[in-house]
Amino acid sequence: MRAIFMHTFSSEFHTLQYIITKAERILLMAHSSPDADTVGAVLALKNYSLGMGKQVDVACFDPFPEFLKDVVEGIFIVPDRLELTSYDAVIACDSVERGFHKIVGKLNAGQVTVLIDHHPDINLKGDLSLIDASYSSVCELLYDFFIATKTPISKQMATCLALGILGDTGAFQHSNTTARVMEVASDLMRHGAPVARIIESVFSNKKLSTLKLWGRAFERAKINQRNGMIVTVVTHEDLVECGATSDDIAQVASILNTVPGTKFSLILSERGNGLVKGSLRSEEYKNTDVSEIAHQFGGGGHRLASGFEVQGRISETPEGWEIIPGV
Ligand SMILES: [Mn+2]
Repeated sequence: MRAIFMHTFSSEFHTLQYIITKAERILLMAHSSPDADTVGAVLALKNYSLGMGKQVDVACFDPFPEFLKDVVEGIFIVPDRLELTSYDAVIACDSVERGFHKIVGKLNAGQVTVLIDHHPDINLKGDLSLIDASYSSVCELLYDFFIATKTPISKQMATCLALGILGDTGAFQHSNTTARVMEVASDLMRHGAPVARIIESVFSNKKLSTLKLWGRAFERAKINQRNGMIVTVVTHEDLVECGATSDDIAQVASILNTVPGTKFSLILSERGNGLVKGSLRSEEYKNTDVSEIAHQFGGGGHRLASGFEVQGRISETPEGWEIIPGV
């Protein structure tokens, strides 16, 4: 039973509730290149804080993801346009090292910072940190927060939490889909979360631009026989020519991983400004720890899903692709 080994966070949950109760102005922060989990988490906490009469803003260095607009509504504000020191509490949700580190130095000592995450390897410290890698998602962790604080879960909050759980479990297909995840999802459905509609919007509803981009990525895929890696690349021109966005890249690594005989997948994508992003995925039965590879490139993540970012450009070789480091 995982429950025995998990943090119970009961005192941290009450501290978080206390921080939100005492704060007048709250800033919630979503990670850069926002995914369903960070979006669901900040919106669920926004809902909760608004219900307590707080003034709440949501900050992110990237815009609100198009592909989630059918499911939830939200406004993300670029941190540079906010008076960061005007908030009593700043709460970062999910992959807190992607974005939050850029604003933390601009805050005053009197402002309370909270980190809520389920990624290992987090080096940032908040005044309060709720970090536990045994959770499937930050949204699953927040569900426990709402239960522990006896918060009524509205249909809107249930939708936000289900969105994050479905996003990070790949609609219950990844190995982080524990029995507990299914119990939480079941309770969220009872509270009105439209699970089938979320799955359709997030996973099944593919735009032509997405399919064109995937076509290019799959066309180029190569298997490295030495290490069982299946790798492909998406260039900046691909995104432009297909009319696709970086949101459309996310699932490619997971789909490549379904190819028999492979140990893990890697998708390299150019993100402009000479930045190359690598997304690594594996499956439980493949017995491969992709976070070790991500670490070699200064990245991090989970055993089965990791990533890294490096400055450079992508170059083709007979065995796959290579990143030529550069500035
Ligand atoms: Mn997450």
